[in-house]
Amino acid sequence: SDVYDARALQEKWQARWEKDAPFLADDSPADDRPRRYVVDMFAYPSGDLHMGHAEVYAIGDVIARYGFQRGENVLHPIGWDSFGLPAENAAIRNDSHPAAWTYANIETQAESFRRYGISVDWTRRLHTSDPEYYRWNQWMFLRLFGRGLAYRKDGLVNWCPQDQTVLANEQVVQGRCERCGAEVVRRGLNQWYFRITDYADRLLDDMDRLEGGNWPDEILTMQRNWIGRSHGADVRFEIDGREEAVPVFTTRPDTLYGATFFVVAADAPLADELCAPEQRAEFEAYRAQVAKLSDIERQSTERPKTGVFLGRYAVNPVSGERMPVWAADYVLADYGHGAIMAVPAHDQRDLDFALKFELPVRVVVDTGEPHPAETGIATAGDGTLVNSGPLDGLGKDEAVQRIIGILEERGTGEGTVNFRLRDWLISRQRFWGTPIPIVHCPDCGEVPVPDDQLPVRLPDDLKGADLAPKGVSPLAAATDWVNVDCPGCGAPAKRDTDTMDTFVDSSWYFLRYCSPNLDTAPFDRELVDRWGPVDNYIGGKEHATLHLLYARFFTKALYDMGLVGFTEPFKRLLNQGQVINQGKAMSKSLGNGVDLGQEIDNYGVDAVRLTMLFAGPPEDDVDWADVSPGASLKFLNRAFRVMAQAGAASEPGTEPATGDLALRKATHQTIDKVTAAIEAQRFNVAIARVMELVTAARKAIDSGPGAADPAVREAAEVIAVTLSLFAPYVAEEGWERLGHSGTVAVGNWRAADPALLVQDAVTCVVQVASKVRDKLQVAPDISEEELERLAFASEKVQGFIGGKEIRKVVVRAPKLVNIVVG
Ligand code: ANZ
Ligand code: ZN
Repeated sequence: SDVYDARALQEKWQARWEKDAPFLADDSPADDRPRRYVVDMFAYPSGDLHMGHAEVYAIGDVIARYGFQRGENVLHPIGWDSFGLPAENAAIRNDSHPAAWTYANIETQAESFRRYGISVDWTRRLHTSDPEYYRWNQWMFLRLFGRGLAYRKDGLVNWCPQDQTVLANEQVVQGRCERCGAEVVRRGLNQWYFRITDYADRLLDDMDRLEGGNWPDEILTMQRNWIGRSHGADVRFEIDGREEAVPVFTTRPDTLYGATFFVVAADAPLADELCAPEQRAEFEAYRAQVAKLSDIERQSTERPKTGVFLGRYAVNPVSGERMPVWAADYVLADYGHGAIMAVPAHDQRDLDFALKFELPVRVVVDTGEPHPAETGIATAGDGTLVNSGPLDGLGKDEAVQRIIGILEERGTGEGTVNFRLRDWLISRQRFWGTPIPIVHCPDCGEVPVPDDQLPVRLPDDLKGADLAPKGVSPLAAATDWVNVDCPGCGAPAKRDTDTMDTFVDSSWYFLRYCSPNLDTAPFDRELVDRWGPVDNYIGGKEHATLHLLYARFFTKALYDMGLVGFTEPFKRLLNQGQVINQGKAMSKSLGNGVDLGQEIDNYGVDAVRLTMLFAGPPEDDVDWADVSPGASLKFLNRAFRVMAQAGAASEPGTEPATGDLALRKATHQTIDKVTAAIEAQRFNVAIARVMELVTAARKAIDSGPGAADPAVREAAEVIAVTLSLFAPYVAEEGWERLGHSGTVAVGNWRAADPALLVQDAVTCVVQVASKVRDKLQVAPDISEEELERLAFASEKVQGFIGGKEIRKVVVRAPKLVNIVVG
């Protein structure tokens, strides 16, 4: 029959792909085909696949399948990011072990991925919660520890009261927990960190290589802001009653003579230390009030400024001027040095504060604008230095250089660079993660677990209520596990009970894919260098300052250890849009969720994939309310009939040269345009071109040369080959109907015949004031801009326009340009 039966085809071809395994990568150095390494951000196994997965994996699959079709040696692996809180929360609810829920979901998802028909190498499968994987997390931790890049310190950390665990700064989104949405509070704790700040400069500078369309500009901008490099100076102020001078970081050392007061973060230990006895009561009341605010609230410019005078004075290191020291919440304890010189004339926050507490405002950069004390608006621009002793008369940049010279000469300051980026806090007080491979010994301190004792496995006797969040790790309750002999001296010691942030697991999984079963090292250096870095990385932009930053850091640290040969993990990054419904993100509370399995049951895998890809460019959101999987299914039926009819009417290998010329041209233009559209990652455009070819072939069969014409076969084969990127099942079946054995998906891409790309010209009429004044011969696919340019370049047309004003130009490419003059 010529009717396309999606469900039957899925079963037939899934079994065939499983048996023939057409999508295996070849590791051997002898394979000299061009290599392409395609990675889809791996899935978290929370239930079955959803519409979001369907989108990312459809996109990644087009890119991988394009590689396979072009005869490249493609590595397209699959894995699961399978540690994390949802599994643990499910285990607490169900009185079970997180592994049960995790591995059951993985099997469900794996089955759905197979049905979804993605072209992955199933022999490369990995799960981060396997001891065979997390062993190497521990190994990497110890390598970082050995280089001083993993360390413990006391500090104020972000604490999620709901999940009862600390969070990295990157996991706090607008003051809330990235996972559960609870408002994050600050707690003083001793925790493990990775020293990502050592890499701040390189993380920034190497982004230059990711520009130019390789990575989306939006992600680069977010990472730049997150790392936040500021050039400026440290300036040290003497404070009466204190031995050591107090440094401040400023980006405007040129305004030093305009500093009229000094502010310390209210929650910094320094504020506590500096507070004079008579101000103590007022200060403590204020500090208690500040502790309740989030960073976002504190930095909001809307909120009226608050603060307390600390009863002390600081001394300006160049002018000798004494200025009052205040504590306030708009200065943050963990940025710069947690204290600032306040220059109210030129910094809006300082001005708001000065006006509220009646502190002096002194202009030191004359910008020609009115006095800030009168307008309430600080002047931040360039101008001429005034009231500034040796700086008077200079411009801003010269003044910055001069004052830094003066400060350095006197030893009271120096030019410096400050970053917003903080070290990555990696300890978590939860169970379902990688145990930190350190033993705490009363005599030896922090002792690494020797490599040959890895992995430190999670104890398997904890489950259900044992895992309930307590504020300390559930591992602390596993006393048999915790109590060990010190690997250094043999004395009784205790294991570290925290587990690692699961973003550690995802920071290097793309390296593990190259040799996922290796048990002597995290990865085979030779294979990683052969495949890496990843050519195409596909995933969501919610990872801009999380996973994508951490993976870059890991790659650089591994490079420095001589373990990999490149410093950037992902050459090209594609962020897919979201699948939404009725203009909104799908959610339980809105009741607008769409079930992927249900859509597949209704329309088939091919139609769902095609719908995702045809909806628009891959970066855009897909609103499921605006698309029509039913229309996709109809199109696939039409395509299938063309392939089936051509297959029934002619044999493979038929020489196309004698076929219908018009259809042959359409076919070769399709090859040409689909290729260009795929290269440009405009998959929707590619699909539109295939649709046009199906229409042209249909016409040729019904009212042209008929199904047996060699040009119809040629068209039908190109339809099968190009469709295989988007709708793999129908493509395979069509290919078989066309008389071919073996998969359509590998090595069948064709080159367009240049002789068939030459297009017949069409005639374009150019009117001036509604009269035809010239006729141009143009290409049928000419752009509107180009056509307008050609029309105005015509001397005849120019003659009729004369000196008249052009009121309007109507362009209808390729046939008409109408110029309205008045
Ligand atoms: C004096 C000054 C004068 C400043 C002026 C600005 C303008 P970025 O660019 O973000 O690095 N600052 C320093 N440490 C701070 C902290 N812990 N909390 C809040 N603000 C802090 O900002 C650097 C500027 O932010 C510094 O330069 C300092 O104010 C302030 F006309 O110093 B400036
Ligand atoms: Zn010891």
